[in-house]
Amino acid sequence: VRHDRPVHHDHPVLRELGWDDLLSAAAAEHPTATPARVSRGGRDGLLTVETVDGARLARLAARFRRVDPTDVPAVGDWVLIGDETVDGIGVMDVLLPRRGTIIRQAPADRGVDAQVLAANVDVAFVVVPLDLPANQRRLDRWLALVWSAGVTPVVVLSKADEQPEAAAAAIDVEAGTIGVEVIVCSVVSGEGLDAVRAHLAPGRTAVLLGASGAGKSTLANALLGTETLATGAVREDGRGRHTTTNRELLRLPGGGLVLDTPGLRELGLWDADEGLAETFGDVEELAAACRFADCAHATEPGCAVRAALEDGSLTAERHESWDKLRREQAHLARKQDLRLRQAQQRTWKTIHKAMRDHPSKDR
Ligand SMILES: Nc1nc2c(ncn2[C@@H]2O[C@H](COP(=O)(O)OP(=O)(O)OP(=O)(O)O)[C@@H](O)[C@H]2O)c(=O)[nH]1
Ligand SMILES: [Mg+2]
Ligand SMILES: [Zn+2]
Repeated sequence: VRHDRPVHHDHPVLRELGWDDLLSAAAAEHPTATPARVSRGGRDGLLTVETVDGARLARLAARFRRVDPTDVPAVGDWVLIGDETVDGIGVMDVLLPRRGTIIRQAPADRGVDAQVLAANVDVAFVVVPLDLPANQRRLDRWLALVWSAGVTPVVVLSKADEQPEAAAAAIDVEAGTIGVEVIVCSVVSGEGLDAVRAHLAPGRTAVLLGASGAGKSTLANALLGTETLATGAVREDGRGRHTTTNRELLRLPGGGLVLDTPGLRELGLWDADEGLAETFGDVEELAAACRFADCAHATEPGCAVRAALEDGSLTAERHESWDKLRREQAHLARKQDLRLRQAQQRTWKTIHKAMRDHPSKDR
């Protein structure tokens, strides 16, 4: 049976929420289901979704309890809600295909799973405050994460009003991030807000990423023109207070959507070797002095780590915790590689299938 595209798929509100023909085609086998976009996370499988009729609660279907956590509907995802209800609440039965999905790998020292930070985004604003010393390496990690999701990153240097040398700082960041747009921004002076808005056409979704206290929610409020999101002053040491605790997708008055995220407490694998170098700088330095670059610090001759252990300049405890973290990280890296390869294989299978099903006219 071949269904034509259901009439409700052409609803203008769906388009404003980011709906497109690919989603419509993917949803065509469920012509009576209601398309909805997840706008807010929640407890016990109850999420807030946006539909043609506005926001409402929806429940995750039971089968999502048994799948990989990254395959469960997350904020930004498109889902289909069936006709049945449980306690008067509709059930999200189908997760529609994603694009531009930013997934954080699990923190190295915890038994937790990878996490979808934002689904179906077109552009990612990596917010970096200008009033703190730049951390190019950390920014590189953010950019790598965004690129690897197939999303275009834009660096937003926030709080320009707090930095008299804003222009010089921006030049430094630009020099270190070739090919990425850098916007100098201040919600106090309004500088850069138009450049940010230029990325937000109707139906387009931007995610705000960056450390706690960077100014993500403040920027979202400026784009919204209202104080919808809570914001919080940073601490004496410049660190944020983790004011935002839930991902949230918001429609902007001029069209487009913005997805605010909490500043990450732990950065996960993609930041893990920086964390390792910072936490175990002394041991890493020793390891760098080993004769062989790929020294496993076991039986190799010229191992500086073992030498330090033997002469007592490195304690057994410190060596052990370094070694443990290092092994967990290597394990995660292998897992991530495998996931990436599997995801790529899935993508190619879909593309090849689409090419078979829709051969172009001139072939
Ligand atoms: N002067 C100045 N302060 C800003 C600007 N943008 C944000 N801030 C301040 O920075 C602090 C942190 O802002 P938030 O928007 O809460 O930061 P966040 O990135 O959402 O932080 P989390 O929700 O914790 O991840 C607040 O006190 C804001 O008022 C700006 O352009 N200029
Ligand atoms: Mg916030
Ligand atoms: Zn060694």
